[in-house]
Amino acid sequence: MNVENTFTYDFSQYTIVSHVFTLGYAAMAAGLVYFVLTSRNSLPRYRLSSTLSGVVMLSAFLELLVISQRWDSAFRWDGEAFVQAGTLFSNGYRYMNWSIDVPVLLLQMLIVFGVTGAAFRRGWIVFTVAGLGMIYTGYVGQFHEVERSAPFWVWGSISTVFFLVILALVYRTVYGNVGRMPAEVRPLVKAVWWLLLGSWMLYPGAYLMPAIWDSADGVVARQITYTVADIVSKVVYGILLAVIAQKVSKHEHHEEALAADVTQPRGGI
Ligand code: RET
Repeated sequence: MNVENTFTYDFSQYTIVSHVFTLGYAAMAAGLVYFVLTSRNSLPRYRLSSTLSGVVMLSAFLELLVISQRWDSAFRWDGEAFVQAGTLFSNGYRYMNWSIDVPVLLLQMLIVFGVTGAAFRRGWIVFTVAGLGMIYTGYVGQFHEVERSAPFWVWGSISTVFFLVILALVYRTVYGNVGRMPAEVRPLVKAVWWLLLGSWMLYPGAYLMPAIWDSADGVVARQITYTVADIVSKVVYGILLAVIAQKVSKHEHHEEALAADVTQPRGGI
């Protein structure tokens, strides 16, 4: 059970959470339009990344819509406050959504950075296995967040080990490839590392929120944290990768044109 079900909320606390959920799924719907319409700006070998952003947008849109409806049905106004209405709110839907989005977001990075062959396969396997390991151990732990007994801390710690494995590989992927990318995109490639680090760290922060701030305000802070993390780690990250893919495509197109220019006869008399 989640701590959300252990409090009553005043009008503004309840309403802010409700509004923040709509921001979340509206951002995913908007992102979907962006990725569909801009995928053709990159060379075909990078377009899969935009398709994958579309997959992330649709799955997150549906998950946030469901969680938002769940919030609406879990509480009712009794004239003074929003109180329990019979069904329980649950953050577990988020974890199910991450099962799709975490492996896909990391795969996008391999595609846009031009990782191929054995390094691509190894990266994909490590990202997927460690990603699912991180999510499902955390999922088990969050069932114990109300009493915060040993399983909450033990599963949370095991999940963190997987998280560190992912971060180490992301770091290597970014800094191991940035040198062979065109100079003008290098700052953007490094920004991928900082953006991912900053936004992904918010999720364990939200997991820990009941231990830091166990109150109705803490719940509001936690749902805002999740929403900011979702928008940055999915939408802003996807846009950043799309911009990198566009710039690299332009650069490669230009190089190919130059190479063609050297080898082809000039045609003058
Ligand atoms: C958990 C459990 C507590 C310990 C850690 C966690 C990390 C979660 C992360 C989730 C990232 C999700 C993303 C979703 C995007 O769609 C599972 C909360 C370390 C990093 C990026």
